[in-house]
Amino acid sequence: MADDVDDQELRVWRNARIATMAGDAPGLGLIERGALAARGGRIVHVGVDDEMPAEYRDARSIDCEGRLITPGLVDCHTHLVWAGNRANEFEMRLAGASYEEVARSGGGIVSSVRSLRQASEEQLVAETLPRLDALIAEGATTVEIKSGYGLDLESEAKTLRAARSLAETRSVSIRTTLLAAHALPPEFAGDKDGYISRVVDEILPAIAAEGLADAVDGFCEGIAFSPEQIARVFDAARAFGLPVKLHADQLSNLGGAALAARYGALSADHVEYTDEAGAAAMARAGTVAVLLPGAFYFIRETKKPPVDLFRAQGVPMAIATDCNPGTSPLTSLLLTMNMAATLFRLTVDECLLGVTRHAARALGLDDVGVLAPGKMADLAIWNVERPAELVYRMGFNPLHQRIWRAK
Ligand code: DI6
Ligand code: FE
Repeated sequence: MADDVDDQELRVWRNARIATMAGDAPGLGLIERGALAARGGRIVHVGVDDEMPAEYRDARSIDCEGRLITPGLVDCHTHLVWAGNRANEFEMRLAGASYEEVARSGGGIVSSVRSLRQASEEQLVAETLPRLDALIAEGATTVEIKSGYGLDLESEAKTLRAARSLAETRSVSIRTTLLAAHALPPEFAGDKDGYISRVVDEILPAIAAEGLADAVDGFCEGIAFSPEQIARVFDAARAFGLPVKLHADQLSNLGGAALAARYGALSADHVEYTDEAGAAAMARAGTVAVLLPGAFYFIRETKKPPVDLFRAQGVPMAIATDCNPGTSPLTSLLLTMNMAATLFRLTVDECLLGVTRHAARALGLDDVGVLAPGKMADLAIWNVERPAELVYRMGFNPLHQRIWRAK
């Protein structure tokens, strides 16, 4: 939308079905014939059209012709900044190669590390923009981006700077997460504890000092780091006042979700192998379960996240693309919702809350993901009648218009 919109101008959308995602009841908080007003980038009113106060009703307004308005979508887990691609590995695996064979021939995360270290910040931005644009084209207004393909201070900082600078060329909110504890860089081969010391003593303090990260993440897994090693990273994050989240229980159950909960993590992500004790700990800590069906699908995982346990315990579920070159080259939140429904049996309401309200919570944000007075006026206006249409179609984009900060 035009930049010439006066920031303080009142903007009003009328004649819309509005899925506010607000209120205490589970469900979408649907208003059938709704209207929404915003000023200064924030919502000032949302309610039934007929009951809109005169000061808003008399303003010039946009007729939504019955379209559905949802909050702008929130992708709360991506590794969007990388260089090159790993389509060659995909072909090798289709030809029968295992992950180990791919890794031994120079592939895997380490190949992305090699490419990213060689790329300039400008190159990273240029390669990332088409992926970001794909998310934006489907209504995303907030996108989280992790580092984790740099694995040294300079390259992790370059990644996070590139991520932050994306918001200078696009009307989108970017949240950055330091994921230095993602994999073991080649120069530390055989010395995971030594690398964790590097993360804790050098990388994390420098990133925190530069204010480059909004949160700290880790990969707790046999092929990555142990719960004890992740705990060292979390202690350091805590010392710098940074919230934590965790790639937990993706391929095995090392108690990652419970560890995350112990640190009051914003979220535990993947969580396929999380057990009842882990889910209960998450519920007590208010930790969001971030489900990543794209990775589940792409690596042909068969163990599904314990959705029934999360429901029973009252753990909020978010869903995200996990966009990354190795296990989830996915840039569609609409398809992610379809996968969460089809593969994990989430309901339509759970899917939509998972890319709005609960995704915002997984990022520690309380002013997006919900349409209510005081919240950001980030909207997605859809050419659909029923919310279910956003979840059931595959490869079709019914976005009519995306509004970021009322513009
Ligand atoms: N879990 C994953 O599935 C990805 N990272 C992670 O922590 C894998 C990333 C890659 O293969 O590049
Ligand atoms: Fe991930």
